[in-house]
Amino acid sequence: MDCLFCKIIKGDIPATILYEDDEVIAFEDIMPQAPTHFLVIPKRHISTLNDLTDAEASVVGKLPITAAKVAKEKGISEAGYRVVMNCNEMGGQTVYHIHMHVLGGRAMTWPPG
Ligand code: D5M
Repeated sequence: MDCLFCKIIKGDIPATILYEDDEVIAFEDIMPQAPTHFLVIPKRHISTLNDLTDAEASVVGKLPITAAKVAKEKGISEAGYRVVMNCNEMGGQTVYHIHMHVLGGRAMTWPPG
């Protein structure tokens, strides 16, 4: 499967890994939109949020838990941060392997563009 994030999981493409276990992996975003910007993804390939089933509830539930753990390690927990998941073209998704963006280190604006 020609998936960029699956290649990162396999180690075929380098990334700065921040956390990894059997089910999820977190790594620095290559195009940071904030002083802190990392991604948390499931190791299982799931293309979009639309493809989730109840069977994925456990692994997907680990995404925000991992986001919060890594955010704490990064020192952005107290000030606050934003998590974002984009779905399909109009949602701004460019990599079709679901991922949670975690952005911090600056004040976020609302609504997002
Ligand atoms: O977000 C996809 C995100 O993936 C975007 O913020 C850039 C990031 N990206 C793309 N290639 C890489 C590599 N090789 N390493 C780390 N991060 C990467 P989306 O929500 O799909 O627009």
